[in-house]
Amino acid sequence: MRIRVAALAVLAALVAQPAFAGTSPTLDKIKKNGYLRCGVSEGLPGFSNPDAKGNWTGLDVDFCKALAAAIFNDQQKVRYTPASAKVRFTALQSGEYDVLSRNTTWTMSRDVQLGLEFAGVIYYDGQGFMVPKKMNVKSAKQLNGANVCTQTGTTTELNLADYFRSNNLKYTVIAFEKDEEVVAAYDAGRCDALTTDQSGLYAERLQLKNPADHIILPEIISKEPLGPAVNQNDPQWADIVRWTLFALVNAEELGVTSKNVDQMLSSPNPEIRRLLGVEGAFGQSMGLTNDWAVRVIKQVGNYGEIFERNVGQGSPLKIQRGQNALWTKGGLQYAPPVR
Ligand SMILES: N[C@@H](CCC(=O)N[C@@H](CS)C(=O)NCC(=O)O)C(=O)O
Repeated sequence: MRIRVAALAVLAALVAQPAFAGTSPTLDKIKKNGYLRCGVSEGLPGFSNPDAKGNWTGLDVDFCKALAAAIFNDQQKVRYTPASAKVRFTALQSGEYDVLSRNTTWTMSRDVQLGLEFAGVIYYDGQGFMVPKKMNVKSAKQLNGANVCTQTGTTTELNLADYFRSNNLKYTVIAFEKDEEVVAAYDAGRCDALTTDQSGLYAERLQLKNPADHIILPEIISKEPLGPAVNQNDPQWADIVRWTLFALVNAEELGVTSKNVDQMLSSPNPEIRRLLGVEGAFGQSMGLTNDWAVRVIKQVGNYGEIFERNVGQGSPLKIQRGQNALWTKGGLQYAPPVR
């Protein structure tokens, strides 16, 4: 009997205490530097955009801030490195930043051939087209013979070729490295249509002289699951990035917000208690503190708060949650449990 009790106690301890805390060279370096180095886009309203004083805002920027809050308990401890679509992966591979948080589509070749690790999907997107209203076009299928503007180094260019070829349509691509060049060329009438991720179209439309003169066509021609990426050589760092993203989504699902997180610390709900580090040692097992998610949620908010503030109803973009609603509300946002 006594032996059985002892064996049970050992088993219980093993189940309750995830003792493994590996080491992460990236986390060590970030702590030594005193800031996180985040690769972001060069300027896309709602996602990552600097103001005149060099303060960055956006959904992708908030994810960098969430990581800084998790690590330093200070969302300000981030250095932003703007990267064009073309150079973003080589810059990550050569260690110019610790994480790439830049409307980047998770594709097989990027994941497998470039040696990257995608943490998850922060925004489910798909590629669309914008045209001037005066063109009187209602569908992308009417774009035969069009000049189409886009950015180099993107999935956009490849999908465009697939779509026009498979629909037997002719087109001429006009591609630029910089987003501002794409927008300027389209605004100047050099191209009949502009194509990119639909979220990007909403952002770019705001940058045109007369946004109301342009419409976004109904076709979505691809899957663009956008997410943060890291190098594949540091699994513990990838875990930190992945579980920070999951913490944001889990917090929304559990009703934990930047406003109520302190009260939630005394919630009896075991899922909330584990997320907030009241029970278990989940943060420590990644090399952080057990209240890492509290820091994140308090400073940056949960996924829904981040979405609405940057690209949703609290922003000029006014994008609907759509596929980015929680799975419990008919969307695709779903995070594995803290367990
Ligand atoms: N999701 C696509 C496209 C990403 C992309 O770079 N899109 C452009 C057009 S929306 C952009 O973000 N430009 C902003 C910039 O270059 O700063 C990819 O990963 O290839």
